[in-house]
Amino acid sequence: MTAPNVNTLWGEVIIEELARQGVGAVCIAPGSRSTPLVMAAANHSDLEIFSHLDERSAAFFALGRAKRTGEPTPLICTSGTAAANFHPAVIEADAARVPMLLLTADRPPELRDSGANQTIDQIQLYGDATRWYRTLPEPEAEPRKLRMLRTTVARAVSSSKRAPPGPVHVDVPFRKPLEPVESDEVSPEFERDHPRAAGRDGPYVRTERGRQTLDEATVASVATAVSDAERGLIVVGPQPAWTEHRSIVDLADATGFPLLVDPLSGLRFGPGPKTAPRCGGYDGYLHPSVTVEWPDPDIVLRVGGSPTSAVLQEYLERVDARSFLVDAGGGWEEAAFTATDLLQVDGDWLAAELAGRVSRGDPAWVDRFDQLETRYWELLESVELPAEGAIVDTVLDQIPDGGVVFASNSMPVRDLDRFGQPRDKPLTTIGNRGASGIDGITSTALGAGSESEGDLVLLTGDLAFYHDMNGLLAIDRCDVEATIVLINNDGGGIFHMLPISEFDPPFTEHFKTPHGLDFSPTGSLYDLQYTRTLPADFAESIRETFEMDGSAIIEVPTDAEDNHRERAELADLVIEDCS
Ligand SMILES: Cc1ncc(C[n+]2csc(CCOP(=O)(O)OP(=O)(O)O)c2C)c(N)n1
Repeated sequence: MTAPNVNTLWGEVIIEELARQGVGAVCIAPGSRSTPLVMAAANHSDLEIFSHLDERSAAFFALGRAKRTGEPTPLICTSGTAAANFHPAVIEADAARVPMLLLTADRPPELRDSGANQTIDQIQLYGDATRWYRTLPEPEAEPRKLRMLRTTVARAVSSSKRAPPGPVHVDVPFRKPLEPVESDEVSPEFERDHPRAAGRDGPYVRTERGRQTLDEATVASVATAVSDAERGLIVVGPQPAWTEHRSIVDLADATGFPLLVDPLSGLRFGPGPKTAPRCGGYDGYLHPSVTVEWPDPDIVLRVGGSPTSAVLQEYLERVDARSFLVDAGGGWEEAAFTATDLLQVDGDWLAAELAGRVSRGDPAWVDRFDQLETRYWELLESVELPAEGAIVDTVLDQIPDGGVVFASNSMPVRDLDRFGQPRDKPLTTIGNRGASGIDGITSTALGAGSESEGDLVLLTGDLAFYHDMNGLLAIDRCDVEATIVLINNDGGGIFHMLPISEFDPPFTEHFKTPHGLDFSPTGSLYDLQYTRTLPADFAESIRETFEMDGSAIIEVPTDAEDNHRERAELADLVIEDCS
């Protein structure tokens, strides 16, 4: 642990301790103030570096990696608005509960509010979106300070993974010189004289964290409530891709209760329950005119975030049931405010505990869902799907096992919900549903792809694609392979679903915002294969893409208004058929 100056020493200790905490990669964007951190990262043999030009894309890329793995990929940037550009991804990481660690280089404290160049107030820049925040003191070769530094790094990594996981911000001031120029600031005997400050073989501080459990009496009382229920539902909303959930399937099998799985729950695709219906068509059949004569469920067990389907959310709001929110993070993610119980416990652990002690519910209730679910998907097979829905269906059919489907906001994720039939095929689905932004979609998807073995398909609309065209550079710089399906309906198709579409003007100009952009130059700009294909030829195009190496953009022009009308007609057909 000898270093030419204190800044170099400081940067090396931070980076070394990150690696000892198990961090395997960092995302970096260029700048001067962060030099000691970047130098240390670049010189560390165990760290993979993902180098980005644009901080906003970098942060979403790191977010995507963590959405896949549950481990933070620390972000390093210079001072000023560079740090502010991390903010949208920080908000998504907070809302979606994804580990993120931000190391923002800063000017020394006396330059704050002084008019000094590239100096902004970075203190708690991300407000209460962070799980933990620290401003580091100025670098110094002082044993206690270095033990503090290692402990802070350990705490930062650990805090990003606590329940619920989320962003951690460490602001790191440096005074010039920032480069590894020689000085007498660090004595050559420093490590010999202060071995503990030089760190330990492994992590300086290890964090051990157990699963959130409940005491026996509480588990028994929940088991009684479940067993006493004739009619139950298990509703699984969006969950991070790393979430354990096999026992939830076992609980569905034990109770027979229909398992309603959001397309981002991790349970829509891959092995499902054997003796309980796995339902994905509820957005069609849980309409009030279908359910009007139904008895209410007695109990609803809810795991994960708010479901993507408004129809499902409205159904859960309508029924009078004992409604358990199961959430290890202790959040209150239920905007209809109908929950009766919050269980702050790991959902998979609770499901495993319950599965062995509950009895099966009313078979007529189970049959109702079983039959509707079958009917829904049979109906969809018998009609011509709206083009945008057919694209989703085709991707799910064609993507090889083990693939990753990233669904953008707004229509792609909704179409994945409506047209993504549950199946045993193992697939990972990811979206940005924490704050549902359309910024950073491409970067998040590519970040997820950088941690995935299987094929990556991004389903994106044109406005979301436009927002993050910078992110495409990561395909080359970060060596990620992706198939980007650009559903180009020339503006925000989602707005056709809203009553504002009846008010034109200003609907077209200020809501739908058609742009008429020709995106094909992104192919040559980023050296990607670019194909424009009609919906009817999409299946052929994507098949060819899966057969070749490298990344591709497949643009499919669609008509938002037609698609909206066809979705509405199909919804009416489902209601008529299922009532
Ligand atoms: C950063 C951000 N700005 C604005 C919005 C509001 N918004 C939600 S969906 C949407 C349009 C999305 O259009 P597109 O990506 O083409 O997808 P489509 O609706 O056609 O499926 C907009 C502007 C948002 N969610 N995030």
